This record gives sequence, C-alpha cells and structure tokens, in this order.
Amino acid sequence: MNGHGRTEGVSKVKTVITTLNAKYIHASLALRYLKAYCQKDFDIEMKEFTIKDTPMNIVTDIVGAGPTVVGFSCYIWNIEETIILIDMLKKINPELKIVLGGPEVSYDVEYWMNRLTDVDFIVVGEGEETLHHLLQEISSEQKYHMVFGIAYRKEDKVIINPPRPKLDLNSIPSPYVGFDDLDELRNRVVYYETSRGCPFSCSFCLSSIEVGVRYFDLERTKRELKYLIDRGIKLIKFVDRTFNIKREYAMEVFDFLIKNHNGTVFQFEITADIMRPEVLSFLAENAPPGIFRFEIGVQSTRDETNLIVNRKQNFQKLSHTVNTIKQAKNIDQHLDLIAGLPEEDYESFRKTFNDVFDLRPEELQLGFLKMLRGTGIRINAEKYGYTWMEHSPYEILGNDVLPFSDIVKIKRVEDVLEKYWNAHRMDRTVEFLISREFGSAFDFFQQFGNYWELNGWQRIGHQLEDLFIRLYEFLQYAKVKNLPVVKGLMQLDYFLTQKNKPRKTWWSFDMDKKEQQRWMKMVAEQPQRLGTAFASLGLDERELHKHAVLEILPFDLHEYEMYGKIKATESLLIVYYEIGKGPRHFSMATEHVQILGG
Ligand code: B12
Ligand code: SF4
Repeated sequence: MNGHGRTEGVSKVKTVITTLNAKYIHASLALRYLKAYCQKDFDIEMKEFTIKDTPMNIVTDIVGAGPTVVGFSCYIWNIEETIILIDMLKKINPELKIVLGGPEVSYDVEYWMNRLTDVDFIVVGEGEETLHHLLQEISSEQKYHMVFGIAYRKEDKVIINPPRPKLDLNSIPSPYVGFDDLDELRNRVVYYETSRGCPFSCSFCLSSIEVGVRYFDLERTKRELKYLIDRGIKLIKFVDRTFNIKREYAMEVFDFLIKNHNGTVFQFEITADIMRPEVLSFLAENAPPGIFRFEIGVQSTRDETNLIVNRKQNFQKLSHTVNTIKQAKNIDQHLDLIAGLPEEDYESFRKTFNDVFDLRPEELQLGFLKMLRGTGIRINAEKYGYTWMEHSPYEILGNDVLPFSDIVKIKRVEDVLEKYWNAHRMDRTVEFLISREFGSAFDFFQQFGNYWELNGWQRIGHQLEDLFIRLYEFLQYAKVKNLPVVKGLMQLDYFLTQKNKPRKTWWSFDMDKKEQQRWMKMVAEQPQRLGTAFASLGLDERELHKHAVLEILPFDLHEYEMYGKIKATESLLIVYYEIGKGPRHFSMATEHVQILGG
C-alpha cells in the first residue's frame, strides 16, 4: 500500500496497469509512477511480467484481478507480445476497456488505433495526469473529448485530442517511497529519474522529440535515493537522458551518493564531451571504486554522420573525459556504438569501432540502428535508402552504403566482442592479439567472428574452457606469429579467471608430479626469486601445493609485463589463490635455476 493512501471517494472502476519487462531483472518505472499518481482516487493494481512469460499465464493473472480497465505500458521490446494479450482479453471480456501508453504507441497514434481495433484508448506521452483524467471520465460521464493527450474512438472514427501540457514533476508522488514491493526490488535494477527530457536532438532517438528538460526537486531526489539505499537496493540506474546536463544538480547528487552510498551501485548516462574538468577531478578524487558506472553514447566518430543525425559531438573532448576517468580507476565505463547510421559504410564503421576501442572501455556495446516510430531518421529514411523490419524492433536491413551482407558481418564482431572483451575473460590475451597480431581490434574480432560462424559455434553452448579452446583453434588457423606466447597469456588469463585453484585446465598440463614438486620446493625455499611481494606471503610447500598452480611459459613473463618485451627464454608462472582474496600471479625466469634433486 502506497503511503499516499486512498481517499474515501475511490472510484468503483478497477484498473490493472501492466507491462512485459525485457527481463525479470528490469522493473517498470512507468507503472510505479502511474500507480503512485492515481491510487488516491482509483482502485489500481500493478502487475509486472516479462516477455518470456506465457500469454495464458499472464491473461489468467490479469483476468483474476477482475478489472474493468487494463492499461498496458508499451515499448519496442514488448509491443508484439502485448498485442497477443489484448486479443485474448477482448475475447474473454469484450466490455473490458483497453488503454495503451508508453513510447512505442505515443507516435504514429493513428496507425496503432487503426491496426489494433480492440484498443479503446491510447495515452500519448507523459501518462500520470492523463491516465487520472481518463479514469475519471471512464467512471463518470465519459466526456473523452475533454481529456488532453488521448486518442479514442467515437462511433467508427479515431479521434486524437490535443497534447497535454507538461506536468510539474514535483506534483507526481514518489514511485518508490511507501510502496511495499521494495524487498522484491532489492536484487533487480531499480530505475530512477531526476529529470525528464533531453536538450539534444539526435534524429535516431525518441528523446529528441520532447523539448526542454524538467527537474525533480533536488532535496526530494536526495530523500528518495536515501530511502532506496536504506532498503538495500543493489543497483540504481538513472534514466535521465543526459545526467550531467545541469552541472550543479549532477554534482550535488554525485556528492550526496559518495557520502551515503552504503554499497549501492549507481549507473548514469552521461554526455562525455561536455563533462567539465572540475567535475572530472571531483569524481577522480572522491568516487569510491565500483560505486558509479557511466554509460556513454558515442554512436559514431565520423563527423559527417553525426552532423546528418543532428548529433553535436566532439570526439577529442569525449576521449579526454573517458581517459581521465579511466586513469582514476574508480568508475567503469560502458561505451555505445550504433552500426548503420547514415553514410557510415563498413570501412567507416571499422574506423569508428577502432577509435572507440582505443579508449579501452570496460564495456563496448555495439548496437544496430533501429528505425523507431516518431524519429526524424525514420521520416527521412528514403534519403539514405534504408530498409528495415516492418515490426519491432524495426532493425535496419540495409541502406545505400551498408548492404545486408555487411550488417551480417558486423553482427559477427558483436558476438565475439561480447564473449571475449565485455566479459573480461582474456584481457591480456586480447590486448596482445590486437596490438601485435592483427591489424586492429576490429580486424581481430571480425576474423574471429567469421571463423566462429564458419564452425557453427553460434548454435551451441560453451563453458569457459570452450571459449579458450575455440580461440586457440582460431589462432592456429590464423597462423599468428607468436602462438606460444599467446598460449602462455591464455594460460595466465585462464588461471586469473578462477576464484579458487582450478581442478582442470583447457590445455593438457603435462608437467609430471615430480617436476611440480621440485618447483614447489624450490619456490618455498627461495621465494625471493619471485620478488619481494611473493616472499612476503611466507608460503610453505604445503600451502603452495594446496592453493597454488604453476606452469612453465615459453617466454619471460616478467620482461613482458614490465617492459612489453618478448624474450624467448622460459619462465615459471605461479598463481596463488588466497582464500577470500582471489588469484595473484608471480613469475621468474628459469634460466640458471637448478631444480635437480628433490
Ligand atoms: C529502462 C530502459 C530499457 C531497459 C528495459 C526496461 C524494462 N522495463 O524492461 C533495457 C535496458 C532492457 C532497454 C533496452 C532497450 N531499449 Co530502452 N530504455 C529504457 C529507458 C532508459 C527508461 C524507460 C523508463 O523507465 N523511462 C521513465 C518512464 C517514467 O518514462 P516512460 O517509459 O516514457 O513512461 C511514461 C509515458 O510513456 C507513459 N506511459 C508509459 N507506460 C504507460 C502505460 C499506460 C497505461 C499509460 C496510461 C501511460 C504510460 O507514462 C509514463 C510516465 O509519464 C528509456 C529511455 C528513457 N529515459 O525513458 C529507453 C527506451 C524506452 N528504450 C528504447 C530502445 C530503443 C531500447 C532498445 C531497442 C535499445 C537497443 N539496444 O537497441 C533495447 C530493446 C530491448 C529488447 N530486449 O529488445 C527507446 C524506446 C523505443 C520504443 N519505441 O519503445 C527508449 C525511449 C530510448 C530512446 N530515447 O530512444 N531499455
Ligand atoms: S541520443 Fe542521447 S543525447 Fe541524443 S537525443 Fe537521445 S538521449 Fe538525447
């Protein structure tokens, strides 16, 4: 029960508001706002499902609540599944009033009203006040022509009313404070807004359509964030289109969270090229490691393309911000790219990818252009020869400069990028391959992705060991120059992905027991050979046998890690798994070391 409570005059009309989230982990912010705003005067129940739930189960659940009105929150990821539910619900109860809202149906309203004849109303844009007004009319005199911001049917005609003026955000009750489902949200992603609107106008994005940015009161924001933190929410994602537009507001929130985070992680979408130096140095000095994550849209580094899509972006400044944050080592960065923007062909996208990969973001997400309803790029699609999927997600199938065959190729890059870079299983290996074996990051991921597909590996599952075996197989096929070195780095990466001493390896570990024992003995007796950090651990032979692994590498690992030099003399690698602390590795050249006897 929400803290705003119900008043005596609650309407008899029972409303269920519902949505299909992309995955269980995501929670709908829109439904919580709508409920918070309307529940004082209406009997309104919120039900969340996912796109994977079966229509029969969803419909059974909704019908079981006995609603007169059902409102669906519609997005690109759920619209087609939602249509199936509407059809079922209307067959079960033709009297049911169906209301749609959300970004997917807020544009091309006439198209949706004509395609979905079972739908009674569409709420266009911001929904709180409009839904409240609509429910009032449904439960009273049904003067729908009075409700700004809706589309409805009158006899056989579709009527679209004028839009509703934007709300004062502070008139909306909190979507979280007082709700009784916060326990259930603890392990999900909690979305949070401090503002609505974006001042930029990128033509592929829906947020470009709304003008002006409105803010929630800063003190209210702090109170609500503290409320969520105090209830142990693990991850809060700010859905503000550009969190750092208003510098003072952003700084106040950063500062507040630094002082009050209590272990909660916060993710922000920021525009990197407008980040001011004082904000950067404040974050570098004060943000505790791992508490903030930044998502930065780069989309393309080709200036002409950015110009066409109305995206003002200074890649040099953006790089400066990303590099500064990276150096501070306290904030992970997730950079986004879009393949298929106007006049960006395969070669140009390769450059975009490499420009951005050079910044070594912790995560690089490669998306494909979607022709969202209502966006400028969809309206001007013909100019660039776009073809796209008729139904959501409206992904492009090609344009004048990027045929479908190139899109398919880039998809292979995305696949291995996710598995090998974004999952951070082989950072040292990938780094070596990119800088010393393949022409560029893109070329490595492309060639590997092609090989992956050639072998049909996209159709089968894989455990961690398989990922190493497959990369190694590809590297043999690609005839890389330094295969033994790469194999050594892959062995090191494999050891470092484990929390505890591994029971198996992906390569055949052929050092015999006696030799292993001799090395362990030598290392226990002369630990300083592996450096002072290792010696200070004071490990005896027994502890080493229990918690360490070793391998002989065909090159001097220490020389490589310190100076980037490949010296073709063997070295001993030791990885020690201290309980609760994870792996640490040490190495020493084996030249001149005698381990006979034992
Ligand atoms: C969270 C989010 C996600 C989450 C999903 C969350 C979930 N619940 O499952 C994730 C990360 C998975 C995601 C993915 C994608 N997303 Co997204 N995402 C968002 C984001 C950042 C926040 C949505 C939100 O909560 N907003 C705040 C609420 C309050 O605003 P709202 O949703 O507009 O709701 C208001 C009104 O629309 C209306 N309303 C909404 N529902 C209803 C229902 C009724 C009955 C009524 C009356 C009114 C009403 O009232 C609300 C309050 O005013 C938005 C951008 C943004 N900041 O809004 C993009 C956005 C929704 N995503 C978008 C896109 C394109 C994508 C992707 C396709 C991107 C991609 N990778 O290519 C993917 C698709 C995922 C898939 N599986 O196919 C587009 C939407 C396009 C569309 N037509 O739906 C948006 C708008 C971004 C943009 N600016 O272009 N996304
Ligand atoms: S892409 Fe980002 S900056 Fe551009 S309009 Fe959309 S939200 Fe604003």
